[in-house]
Amino acid sequence: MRTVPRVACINDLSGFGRCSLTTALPVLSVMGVQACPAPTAVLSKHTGFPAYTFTDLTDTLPAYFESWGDLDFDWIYSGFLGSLGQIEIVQQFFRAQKAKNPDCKILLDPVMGDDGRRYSTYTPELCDAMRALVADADVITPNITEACLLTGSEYRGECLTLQEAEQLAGALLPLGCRAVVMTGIVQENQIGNLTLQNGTAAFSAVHRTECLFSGTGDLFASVLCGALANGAALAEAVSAAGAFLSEVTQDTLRQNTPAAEGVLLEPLLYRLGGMHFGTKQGK
Ligand code: PXL
Repeated sequence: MRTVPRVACINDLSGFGRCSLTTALPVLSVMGVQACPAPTAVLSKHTGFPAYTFTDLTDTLPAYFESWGDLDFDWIYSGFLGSLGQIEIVQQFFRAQKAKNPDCKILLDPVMGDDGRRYSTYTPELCDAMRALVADADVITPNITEACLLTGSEYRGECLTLQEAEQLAGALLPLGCRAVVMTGIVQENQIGNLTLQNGTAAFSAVHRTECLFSGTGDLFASVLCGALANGAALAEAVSAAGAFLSEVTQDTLRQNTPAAEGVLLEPLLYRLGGMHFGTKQGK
């Protein structure tokens, strides 16, 4: 492993609303990981606001990735993808990087929707293309809405029994990914994540806040990525990300800020810098 792990972050840059790259970059940096952004789109605000500008960067990506042809990455972390062509370009980048470095791992957050609804920019064709991209991933982090969209299952809310959650997450494995972390499973006053890997299932839950803040999926996947890039086992990374999310959402709730502005990660970000994972001792 490099002294400073290197991660390619493929995601959009939203100027306001704390999500995607504005979450991933600070989280990875404070966790001691070199975060290399590949912006897929530039938005003035994320799509949860009533009005925003959206500049699609699909046409810029082939040359961008070509100029990265001499680099190799420990992890690729992919999030919001805004067009069909973009998904194909990202798939080529995944494959080129895996061919160059078989140890390169891919964390795919299939950002498609939340709370039972597809995001406004997410067409059924994009869903199909995302489903194909899952085959190249080592770890995917869908919420329940995204798991339903990817598997063509009926969405029946966020409250699932463990058996229902295992069935839904299990239906994702035939798409070809190596591990699934399904997020946002509600059980009374707890919210949990189900991990399926190597034929075993593990559920870890934390205290749940009542409010749905934007960008929590991005924060979870970013902390997960930081932990994995630092050598954490998947279960360790999932519980670190879940615990941090719980702290930050509870703190945000107390501040009473608009949900679309996302979670207030800035006051607590420093805590991620003190975490140590796997066999890596100190920093
Ligand atoms: O948090 C997911 C996300 C990422 N990127 C953009 C979004 C959203 C959610 O609304 O709009 C642009």
